[in-house]
Amino acid sequence: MRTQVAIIGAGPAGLLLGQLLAQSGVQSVILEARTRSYIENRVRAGVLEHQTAAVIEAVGAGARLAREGLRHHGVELVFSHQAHRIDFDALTGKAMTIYGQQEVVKDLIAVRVAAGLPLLFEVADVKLGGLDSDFPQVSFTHESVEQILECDFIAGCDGFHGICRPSIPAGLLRVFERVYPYAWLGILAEAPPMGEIIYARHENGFALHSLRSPTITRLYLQCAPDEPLERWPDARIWDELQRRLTVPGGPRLNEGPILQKSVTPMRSFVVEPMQYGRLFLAGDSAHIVPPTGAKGMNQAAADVNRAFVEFFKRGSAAALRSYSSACLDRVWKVQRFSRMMTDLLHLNPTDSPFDTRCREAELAYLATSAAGAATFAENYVGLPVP
Ligand code: RFL
Ligand code: PHB
Repeated sequence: MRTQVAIIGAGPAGLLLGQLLAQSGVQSVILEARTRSYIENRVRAGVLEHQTAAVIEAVGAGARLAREGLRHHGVELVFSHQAHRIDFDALTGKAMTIYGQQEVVKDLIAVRVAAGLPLLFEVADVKLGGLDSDFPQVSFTHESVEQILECDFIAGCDGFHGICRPSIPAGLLRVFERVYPYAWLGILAEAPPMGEIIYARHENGFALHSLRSPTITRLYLQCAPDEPLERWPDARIWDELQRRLTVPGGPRLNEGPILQKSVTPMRSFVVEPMQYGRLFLAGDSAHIVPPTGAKGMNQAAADVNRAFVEFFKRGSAAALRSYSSACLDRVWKVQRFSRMMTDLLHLNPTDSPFDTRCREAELAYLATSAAGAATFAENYVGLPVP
């Protein structure tokens, strides 16, 4: 088999890249380790920045997003038992769209399959070769047949646990990492959500109220990284969510059957550079953020750019040469914001009483100063992509 760009991984990064290339007549083959049904049902992110929604629409996969996506114009911050609203519309003129990541994935797969473009599920033993030559190749097994895919470039879109990043020879990547001493217990509940996304800092820890549809609420609670789920029967989860997310005299959360429960560890991670020879990393394969700022999927989408199109259609390698540094400029600004929001809203067991008061004061500044709120809003809705 031969193609121009071999894309490893059919998450948001790989699927968006495939679609962007197809629109410009650049060939690609996408190789995905999991089944179609698995990736179409994997519950993850749900908040799309304005520019992420615009890219999905621009590549021709935005029809259902436009119909079913829920526009959100602000968030609530709850701390010291009071709620404060940050109005994105007023502060930035921009809004967020709530639409599940697995719905984005379904829509992108549907357009690719409808166009008859190659997307192979359940591939195994994926190995990369010739990365530092002009003739890279990918070997893999599909339906018990070993195959070789020759290509001009490889796009490593296979997430944090993929094989692309580890295929780069040892010692060439610099790793920057921060692991947090807490995790999120996330649930999906069949209950009508409250109006908006709510982030809470409480004496018992962080909590987040989000949503997926007018009838499905998505909620998270700070817990220990090794938290056994058995210790969290449904009644305890609701009790703790009500305690952390609601304020005296304010509305209570609507409760309902819990459809799914999981624990998500939190990590900040970046590798530099995001390229080695003919391999270019995009999305979680190169960087991850703790989910507090809702940035992971948006960053994966922002990495996907026209560098390959410029190369194949205009013969210019300039955008490929600057790919890594251009991405990293943006990635570090988002890392900074995600870490700041995570530190502010969670209880850290190593914080001194002094640290705790400073975090409370910082939150009060963000919520009540026009300059503080504007800084928060500008980062949350997404810094402009140059
Ligand atoms: P993905 O989505 O992980 O896709 C990678 C794909 O590669 C496949 N793969 C392989 N394929 C072939 N060969 C191999 N050897 C392979 N190894 C792996 C995998 O099966 C998979 O299909 O990476 P991508 O495209 O970079 O997208 C990144 C996002 O998925 C991720 O950043 C977000 O989900 C993070 N995230 C959030 N991001 C947001 O922007 N907004 C949010 O509100 C948000 N909330 C979240 C989140 C992540 C969470 N979890 C579970 C970590 C909430 C949570 C709880
Ligand atoms: C979600 O809806 O899953 C969500 C919302 C906001 C976040 C993280 C996750 O910061």
